[in-house]
Amino acid sequence: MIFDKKAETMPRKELEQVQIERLQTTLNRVYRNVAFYKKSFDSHGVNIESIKSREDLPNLPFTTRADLLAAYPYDMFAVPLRDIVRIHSTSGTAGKPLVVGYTKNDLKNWTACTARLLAASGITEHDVVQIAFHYDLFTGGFGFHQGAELIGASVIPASTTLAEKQITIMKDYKTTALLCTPGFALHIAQEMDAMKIHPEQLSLKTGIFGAEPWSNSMRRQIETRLHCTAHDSYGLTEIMGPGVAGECEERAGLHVNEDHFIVEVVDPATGKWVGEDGQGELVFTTITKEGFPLIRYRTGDIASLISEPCSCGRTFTRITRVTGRTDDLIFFDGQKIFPSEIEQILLDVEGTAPHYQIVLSRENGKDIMDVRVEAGESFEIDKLGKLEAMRDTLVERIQQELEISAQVHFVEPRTFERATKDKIRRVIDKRESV
Ligand code: DLL
Repeated sequence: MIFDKKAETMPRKELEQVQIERLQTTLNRVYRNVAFYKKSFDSHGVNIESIKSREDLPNLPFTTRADLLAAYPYDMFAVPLRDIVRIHSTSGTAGKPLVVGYTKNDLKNWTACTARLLAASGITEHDVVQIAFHYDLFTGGFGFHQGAELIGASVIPASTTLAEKQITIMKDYKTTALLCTPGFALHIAQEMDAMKIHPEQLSLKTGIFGAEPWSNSMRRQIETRLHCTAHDSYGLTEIMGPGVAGECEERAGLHVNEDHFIVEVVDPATGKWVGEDGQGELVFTTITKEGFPLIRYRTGDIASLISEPCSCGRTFTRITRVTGRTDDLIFFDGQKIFPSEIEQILLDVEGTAPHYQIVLSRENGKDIMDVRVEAGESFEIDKLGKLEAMRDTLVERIQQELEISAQVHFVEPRTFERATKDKIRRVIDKRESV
């Protein structure tokens, strides 16, 4: 079902006109209201009046994650705080999180964007939608919740409560659509086996999964084990949260909500356009946001555009699945962590050396993280009791600060080659490749 036929099937020429008008409004807004953009445009000699078509976009400088971190917490907001009605942020308490704000209009648009993606997956007012994304500072829970209510579905805000409870809810409340990370979906499937619940005892038809990379083989596994049709959904806090792009019933690429975002794909090394349908880093410009507009934001996500029109009738361009990152972001148990955040904790705990390796594996559908860390040179490795205390401290701090359960093992000093720091393979991922 096409939720907003007028917008989603708009002829491309008309859409481009809408995009450029909204882009001009956004450029004016950020130039006037965000000191970062005034400085950035001025120092790059950008005259915003000269941006008259999509082809002029490369004349605008990029915005990076580092720029947003430097603006912590509110310096990128384009409206006063009294006009902000919602605040979300990325995870990452060891480093500073990225903080974003939404005005009333932003919330309205966000709701419409997620409603479109839900409808594109076949969800209607007849569905019972169980949302098993976190409901907190993370955008997943609230973002989809609003859209599902707008559609008129019966929404269950299950959040990320235990798999066992999710299954009981699914069974008893007759859930027809499940929304969560693909990793959690597999974990639920695993738990169903343990509880001896057959997928036929459930009423599930549709699944929308996202917030982390997953493969087609994972899709097949989820579909077989949960008896549902699985759709991919993409988004990021900085740009909006979920609702940026998602698969339609064709499941052949994710339609970008192009009347709200302009998408480009650039070579991560040069920043230049990769050419039609070439692979590279996704770059988004928001064109309707009031609270937290971003110009040419480098996402770090690797994908390509699919310019060929989709047979579903939507005119919005598609992106392929996200196949990787330009940085070392780790997707773990529904959380996102940079190795540097683990390193920061190691640096803080006396007796450990910042030489470590993170080994990721998966057992019974559950992600496992083993942090192998060298004891400091001066540390007497034979003092077993002390090592154990140190290990407990690390496990606890990782749990508290990064909200993940990790195992910690000490290894002899100098275990990891350290001729140059960068040569150590920090992360070894033994999980199914995506
Ligand atoms: O993950 C928003 C979201 C919630 C999307 C629910 C979809 C469903 P962040 O926590 O800021 O926001 O993480 C954004 O996650 O830059 C990608 O690297 C990754 N990501 C998100 N969706 C997908 C996907 C939410 N479908 C970061 N496939 C992004 C691959 C994804 N990676």
